[in-house]
Order: sequence, then C-alpha cells, then structure tokens
Amino acid sequence: MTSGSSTALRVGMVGYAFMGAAHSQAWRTAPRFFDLPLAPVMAAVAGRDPQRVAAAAEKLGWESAETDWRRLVEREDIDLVDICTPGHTHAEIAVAALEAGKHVLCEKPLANSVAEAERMTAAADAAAARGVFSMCGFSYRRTPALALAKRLVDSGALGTVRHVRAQYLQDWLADEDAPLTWRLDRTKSGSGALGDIGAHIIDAAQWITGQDITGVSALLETFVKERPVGGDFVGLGGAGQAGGPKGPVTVDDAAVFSARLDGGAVGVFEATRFALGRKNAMRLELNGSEASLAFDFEDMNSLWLYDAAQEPNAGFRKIQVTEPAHPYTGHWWPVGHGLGYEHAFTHQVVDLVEAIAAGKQPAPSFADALQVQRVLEAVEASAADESRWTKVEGA
Ligand code: SOE
Repeated sequence: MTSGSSTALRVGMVGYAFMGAAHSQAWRTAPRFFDLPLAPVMAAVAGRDPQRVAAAAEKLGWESAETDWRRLVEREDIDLVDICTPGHTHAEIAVAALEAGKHVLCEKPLANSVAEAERMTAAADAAAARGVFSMCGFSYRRTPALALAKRLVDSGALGTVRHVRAQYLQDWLADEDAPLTWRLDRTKSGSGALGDIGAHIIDAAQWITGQDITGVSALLETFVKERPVGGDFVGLGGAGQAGGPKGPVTVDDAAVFSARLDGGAVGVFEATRFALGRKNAMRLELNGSEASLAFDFEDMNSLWLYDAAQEPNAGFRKIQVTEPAHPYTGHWWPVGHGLGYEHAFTHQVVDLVEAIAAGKQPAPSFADALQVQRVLEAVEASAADESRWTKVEGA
C-alpha cells in the first residue's frame, strides 16, 4: 500500500501540541540513528486552525498541512496516521484510518471508555488480517532501563514476582490558578491523573511482569474543584487569571489503588499531578522470589537490582543503562552518554516501522491498550464506592 518510493512510509499526523512535537522529533530522528526497513516521510500534519497548523508544519518539519483529519485519511499518499489529539477524538480517527487501509499509531490512553476501546480493537483486528497494523503509544516501554527490566523479568532473574509498587508523580497542577485546560475536562480527556499518567504505570506493570490486573480497590480525589478559564497556557499548566471567571474541573487530580494480578502478585498504584517537586517521577519497584528491581524516570538511565543470592549484604546495585548491550542504547552515543525523555518516542517509531515492514503486529496492540482501559474503568467504578473490590471486566 505504500506510494511513492517503494521503501517510503508516508506519515500523516493529527495534532501538533506537546505529543505532536515529541512524535515529530521521533519520525525525524529514527532513520538518522537506526537502519529502518522503510523510510518514514513526514508527509502531512492536520489541525483545525489554518495558520497554526501551517506554522506547526513549518516548525516541526512536515511537508504539508491539512485543516481536517479526514483529508489525511482520504489522501492516497498517506500510509500511516499518527494520532496525537485528546482522547475523545481517538476512536473516530483511528477507526476511519484503519478502514481506509492506513496503519495507525495512537497516543495513550487508547480511548475515553472501554466501549470506544473495544470498537477500536475490533477495527484493529480486522485491519491486521489485511496487513494493516496499529499500536498504542505507551512510550515508556521503550525507555532502555524499563526494556532492560522486562528482559530481566522474562529471563527469570526475579523468580516469581510478588509485589508491584508503581507511582507516577508530577506537580504541574499544584498551582490552584493553573488554567482549566482540556486535560481537566472529562468530556475530552476521559479522566485526570488516572488516564493521563496512571495508564502508563498500569501498562508498564502489566507488560514487565507479564501479569494482568484482575481486580482493584481504589479512591480518586479532585483537590481543586474549579480553575480559571483562559490565561497563559504554558507547557502543560501555566498561569491562569486569578480573580477571573472559573469553570469546573471534571476529572480526578489523584488516583490511588491496590490491585491483584493474575500471576499471584499484589500491587499498589498512585498517580498524581500534585506531588510538589516531582516532575516526571514514573517509578516502578518489583519484588520477586529471587531479586528486586527499582526504577525512577527522574534517573532514567539507571536501573537498580537487588539479587538475593549474589549480593545478600550489598544492597541494591545500580546498572548504568547506557551500554551497547542494553536495549536501544547502542544506536546512540558512545558508552555512558545517556538518553532523555524523547528517545522513547524514537524507539517507538523504530519498533513500529520494523513490525510493519515484517508484516507483524506491533506491541502494544490496541488489544493490550484495551486491557489498560478496562483497569481504568474498574478503578473508577471502585472509587465511586470506596468500600468496593471491583473485578476488571473479562478477568
Ligand atoms: C502530562 O501529564 C504528560 O505529558 C502525559 O500526558 C504524557 O503521557 C507523559 O509522558 C508525560 O506527562
């Protein structure tokens, strides 16, 4: 289905804000550091505002701009649609793109409800049977230290995993005057900290342990119930107009839950954008019968390992995940120079392009992301009645 050069993969991206910039960087950089079997071409970016999308195309390096995502889906020269828009638009764009024969990369969380995610998964499964593939952008899977953690767990180094301790802590909403952006509007984002960053730790925990969450006991809290409408939008929050009009926050500010996993592990999960001083502390600690692992994204080039047999008295050992033997790192800078936030997005593109070229389903599939969506929904159901243990649908 590729047009133009036989090895080209022509990409159309929808949305060009924070995630759009991260994905643009990935599409541009991946072929410069990795030998890819198909050559990504940054063919078009779509957004509603003509001036802003044209400026974004220029700045981020896209060949053309469209003011309606439907044009990307219709364009015969587009092979893959990359969805970087708020959650409420994912299902419609993804299903239309897959039905039009385009591969799809869709930002997380996959959708705003299980029903939407099921529809997307059905479209993805039907498309995969025709050689058209889809992936959900749980980018942290491609952080070298977490990919190494997965490798270690798969090798049996931890033995049986018994405890999962997962946190995702940020602080960009701690200012009560931060403006009411789409991430605080349930009709657009689906949920708050839970879906935005909790989804990442749910996916990481399930993927690394190979165990699915089967039930949860949860609570959600919204600390700041109203926020300024308008104001200077900077980064993810920025300064709202104190004293000006306010609107309701309709999502959670913090999500906390305990969980059972189907391999026998128990888990504790916490997601908040109110943890002052924590900028992007995506943390995971696993305790197995033979060893423990610990990771904190704020020190993302390190993975901590405690092996009970080898180092009973030495405590945790730091693995500097910057060596050529480690996942992805050998393609970058000489030993020890380290990587950053954006590299996981580049690795995501690499893995996606390789899977498409090989005619294989990339991971995480929409079905994997649907399982995360089911956990999100179970957390909300449990939190609605805090005393209730809630089984994850299908578990
Ligand atoms: C905001 O909390 C955010 O940008 C998330 O939406 C991303 O998925 C995460 O990678 C960084 O934080």
